[in-house]
Amino acid sequence: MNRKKFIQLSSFGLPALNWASLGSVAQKPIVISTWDSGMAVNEAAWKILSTNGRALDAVEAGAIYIEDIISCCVGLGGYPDRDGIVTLDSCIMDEKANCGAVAGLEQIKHPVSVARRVMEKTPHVLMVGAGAQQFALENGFTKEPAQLSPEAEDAWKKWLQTSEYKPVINIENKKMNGPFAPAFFEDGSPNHDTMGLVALDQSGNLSGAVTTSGMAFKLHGRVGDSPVIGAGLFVDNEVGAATSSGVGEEVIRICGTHLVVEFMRQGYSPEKACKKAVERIVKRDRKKAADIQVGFIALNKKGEYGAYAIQKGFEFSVKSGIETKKYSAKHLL
Ligand code: SD4
Repeated sequence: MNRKKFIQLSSFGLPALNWASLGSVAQKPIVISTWDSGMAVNEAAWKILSTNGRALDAVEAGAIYIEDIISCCVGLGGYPDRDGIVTLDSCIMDEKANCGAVAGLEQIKHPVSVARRVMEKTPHVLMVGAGAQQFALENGFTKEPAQLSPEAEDAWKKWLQTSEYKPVINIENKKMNGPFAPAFFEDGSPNHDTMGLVALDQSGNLSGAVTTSGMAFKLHGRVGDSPVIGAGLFVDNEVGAATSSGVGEEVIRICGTHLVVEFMRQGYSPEKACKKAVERIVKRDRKKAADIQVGFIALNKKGEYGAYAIQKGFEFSVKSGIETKKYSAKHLL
């Protein structure tokens, strides 16, 4: 290899070409999360990151925080499927590519912790439905009552009047009763709600977690991108981590977060990597993309972050030693 080529590829393996496009300042530790509800989630994660804790513990703590808020989109307070049943999806991944996930989990308050238990206590990655619930109960989790939150019940009943399945772009941003209550629609139309977060700890290790009740009024048994490693979340400790929010089917089709991380491996900044993944979705079906939202957020190994979405309105939250901030992601359409 000649000297010029060596210099281009050295220092984190990024081609010189893309250094200029690296956006944010490198920060460590740092946590970034989807939507503005991520601001409070980041605080929960920060308690661990700022005391030299592990990124894995931080992302779990962030997810637990939002799963606890019963009037929220995420967790048992979330919207049910079309049969009126709340089913939860979650996953978690650490710096060694250990990962665990649950899908279609019912009546368990903290799916993210069950996902972590799958990762740590079983040889498996993904457990679903009744088996996932059985595993949770056998591992000390307790069964919560199968009861919809008043907001979710109201919205579901309104939705039943038309039963039209139509994801609402950026519904997560429509605040009805404070910062954590997007789970209410005046018109009863379906939506989707998710918290994804990725963190880099003081030791330089990356981890991520996602938790969601999935798309509202989905078919019973439908699973989105959120618990699918490589779709809703991907972590590669040599390169970076990414997570997504929006219409999960479109993210799964392109293995979205894996793609984002691979673009970062090629040398793209986190923002550019997210943009290229969004372009991949839009290119496949531009007409369809015009009616949906997908957003990616990404963090690289150096602590630089970025995001990109199909539509305007996708927000993400950042917390580090030098900033506590909410950003609007750039968008393609
Ligand atoms: C899903 N991606 O179930 C999730 C929904 C979501 O903000 O992200 N909502 O498809």
